Amino acid sequence: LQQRGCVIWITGLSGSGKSNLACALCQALYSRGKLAYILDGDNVWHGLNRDLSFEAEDRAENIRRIGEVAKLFADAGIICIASVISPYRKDRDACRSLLPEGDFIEVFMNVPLQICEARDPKGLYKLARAGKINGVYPPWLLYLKIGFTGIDDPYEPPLNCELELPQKGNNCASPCEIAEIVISYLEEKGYL
Ligand code: GGZ
Repeated sequence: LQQRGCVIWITGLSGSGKSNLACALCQALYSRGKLAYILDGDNVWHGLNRDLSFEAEDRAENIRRIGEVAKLFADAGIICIASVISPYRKDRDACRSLLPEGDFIEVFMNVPLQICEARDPKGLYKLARAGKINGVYPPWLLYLKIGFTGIDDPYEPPLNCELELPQKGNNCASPCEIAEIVISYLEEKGYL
């Protein structure tokens, strides 16, 4: 095999820039001739995990399945980028434990709630503050009240992650700039 697979697990609040980083990173890897694949809400909630809700139990199952699929990608020599809030520490740690030491790279998008909420790209924080996050997604939970991460549902930050971004409190760094930090890490560890 020419390429060593691994899992880059991007965790953080909604609006912290996980998806933008995942895209920038994927492009940076492609431009180096490396195969990468993103697992995120968009391609997972609608298919593999369409039977799940946002209740704590289902969110744990969502993360478990994504962790298992990410491991399969890594086994196949692909750099798998998981971009999910993954709010609970024990669920992320369980995904880590599926992989050989070093192959699970946890990247914490450490952007304060205040900033994520000000960005509010999908208007979800506004809905959450108004108590109207009733099944915005997935649709069949339309009338069920569910918590929103950071507002009325907890986010447990990593205690020992491989990378914490953006660095030096620089919340204005572009996704490409942040991706280059991850690329440097992968180079340093021999994945590139
Ligand atoms: C958190 C929610 C919720 C609730 C819908 N709580 O930032 P987004 O909008 O685009 O991505 C979030 C996504 C959350 O799912 P993830 O794929 O990240 O999985 S998990 O949170 O289990 O790790 C958010 C949106 O769906 N969303 N309702 N109640 N985020």
